[in-house]
Amino acid sequence: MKTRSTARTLSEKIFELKKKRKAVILAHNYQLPEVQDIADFVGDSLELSRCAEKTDAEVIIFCGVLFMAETASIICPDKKVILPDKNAGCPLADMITPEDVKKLKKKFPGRPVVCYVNTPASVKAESDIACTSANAVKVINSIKEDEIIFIPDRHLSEYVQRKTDKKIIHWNGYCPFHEKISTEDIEKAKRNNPDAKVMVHPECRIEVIELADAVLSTSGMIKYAKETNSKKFIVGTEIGIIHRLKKENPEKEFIPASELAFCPTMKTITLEKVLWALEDLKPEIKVPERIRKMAMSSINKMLNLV
Ligand code: CIZ
Repeated sequence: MKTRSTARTLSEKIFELKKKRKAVILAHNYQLPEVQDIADFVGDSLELSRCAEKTDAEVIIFCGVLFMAETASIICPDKKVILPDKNAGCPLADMITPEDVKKLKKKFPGRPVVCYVNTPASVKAESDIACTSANAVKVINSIKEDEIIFIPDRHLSEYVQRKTDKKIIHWNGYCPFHEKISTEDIEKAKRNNPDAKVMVHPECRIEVIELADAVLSTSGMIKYAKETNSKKFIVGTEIGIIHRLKKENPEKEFIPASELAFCPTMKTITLEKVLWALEDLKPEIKVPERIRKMAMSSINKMLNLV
């Protein structure tokens, strides 16, 4: 078992080596608390990639999952992007392939493809424009065509469908951990905490979304918790975010909607792996240049809108 002093030693070694390597450590909002605590920046995938772009660091230690490190590599091709555990994948991102997108385009010609950021670089490369959960509605409404293919999250696309007059062609992907949050979980949490605000992620089932006071991305939740007067929040997303919410709002209470909303691949990154990544500068995530340029075009179209 790791003791407090071991954890301190590891952090010290990480700080020392980080300086030597001219590295920056980025951690997603769903990472383990101790990983978030040693990071230079904590945020959602796009915020982190934009941080990576702005820093002078030569090396980016990306504590997140593969598609996030790929996004950093797409946006910052001149920097070395290291994902401390190569097996940290995203089950939702893996529910669609570039071949699937090619088939969809053949089946529905002339319909632009909007891809959620939770997709492999090769899928972004086949798409017309990317989006995050924070800007999906804005991205969809910016498109001139009336029918749009939206990949890969069926819940996010169902949510967006309710917010737009465009007709959305859905793909049947889903996040297995957001799907674990049920209406019964929310109803029970509300019964036990009638004074709490309910915030949920749009990767949740639509019937869960219908019970929420606010439907938000992780960055949206961080902002909402800070700016809303309520002292209590029921949180319908991956439970890793609770650490940051509590840290930034010590006077407020955050109740996970379900303890089952736990992403095991997000949690494979440990302090030991961060240290090894700094020592070996491996495993590096590098998107091949042809794919990178095509994927960058979908990301740039989104960035020009927001
Ligand atoms: O873009 C991200 O980081 C994801 C996957 C979720 C969110 O809402 O921040």
